[in-house]
Amino acid sequence: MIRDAQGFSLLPDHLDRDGQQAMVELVAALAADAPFTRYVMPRTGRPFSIDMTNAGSQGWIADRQSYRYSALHPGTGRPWPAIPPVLLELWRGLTGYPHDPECCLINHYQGEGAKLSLHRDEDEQAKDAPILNISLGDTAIFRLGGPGRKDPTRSFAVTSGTVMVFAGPSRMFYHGVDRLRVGSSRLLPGGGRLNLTLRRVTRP
Ligand code: MD3
Ligand code: FE
Repeated sequence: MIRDAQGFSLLPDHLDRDGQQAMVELVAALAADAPFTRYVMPRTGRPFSIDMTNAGSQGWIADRQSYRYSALHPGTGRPWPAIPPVLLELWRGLTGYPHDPECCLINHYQGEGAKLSLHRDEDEQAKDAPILNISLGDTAIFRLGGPGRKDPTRSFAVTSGTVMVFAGPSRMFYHGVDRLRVGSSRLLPGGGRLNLTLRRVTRP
């Protein structure tokens, strides 16, 4: 495992194959209640290249107006399903943060065009809380920069079962996903990659 001076930890193979499989099944159950949605970006109305859903009391959504958190699924009008206990246990064990996360954003990447442009997570009020991230399925080429948009970036492959924690200064670093190594994993029935991000949204 790697933990750098900026508060970034990289834990490859943190979840074994059974643990990964169990998490894929959890996501399938969540998505049956809260279907994956292809959001559009504010102002431009351009669609993302990935599908998203959430668990928790707060879900991250996007539409032509804004990026924001909502207590309700925009399609069903229902509250998001609860964050599964196994994810809360992972958060408590790895972050040491004294409050539970409120959002588990789930991103689904599929195919050659799936990516997430360089951005910062800044829609949360609790900017001092860590962010915990789980990768399942196809390997992603992940990009990590610094606090400024023009800071130098490094890219590295993130494999299925990897957990990353962004605490301290790294919490506000620019990051994104350049692309997938399509077909590198058979974990998901239809191929592709799932990424789960646990976040505290409101200030405790
Ligand atoms: C670094 N997700 O959902 S994961 C996101 O793989 C997001 O789906 C990507 O960026 C994905 O917002 C990247 C890693 C990640 C998540 C949050 C971070 C890295 C981060 C927050 C701060 C710094
Ligand atoms: Fe992000």
